Amino acid sequence: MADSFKPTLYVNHRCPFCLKFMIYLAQAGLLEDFTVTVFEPGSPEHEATKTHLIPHFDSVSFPVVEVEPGVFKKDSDALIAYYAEKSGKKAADMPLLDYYSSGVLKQVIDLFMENRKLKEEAAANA
Ligand SMILES: N[C@@H](CCC(=O)N[C@@H](CS)C(=O)NCC(=O)O)C(=O)O
Repeated sequence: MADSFKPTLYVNHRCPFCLKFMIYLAQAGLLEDFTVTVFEPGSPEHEATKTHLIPHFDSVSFPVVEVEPGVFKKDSDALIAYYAEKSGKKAADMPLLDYYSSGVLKQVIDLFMENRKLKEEAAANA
């Protein structure tokens, strides 16, 4: 990308959607174009980052990129689409991204849903 502005990428170290977007950027050869800000969930840096981003969204979730000065975007799929359009590097051409999304990420989402259901059932039976 020829822009002189260097976008900042905000990622939660344990977020599977943040990793998905980082895999896209790495496979597209774009990751070095970003300043990457990583925080641990529940850390003071996490809270500070959310506080910084709250004015820009109805609700904050990660990954987030400041794509232009003062312009912030979130959601891994939306960010991949944005940079695919901007760079011409299509997600469909990235086998590692598909491998991760259809494998490990799918498993993480399935486990999250199962865990939430079990917690709801446990609460209903308490
Ligand atoms: N559909 C969103 C989901 C993102 C998401 O749920 N991120 C979680 C972490 S895995 C999050 O940011 N939660 C709020 C927080 O960490 O403050 C995406 O693909 O980016």
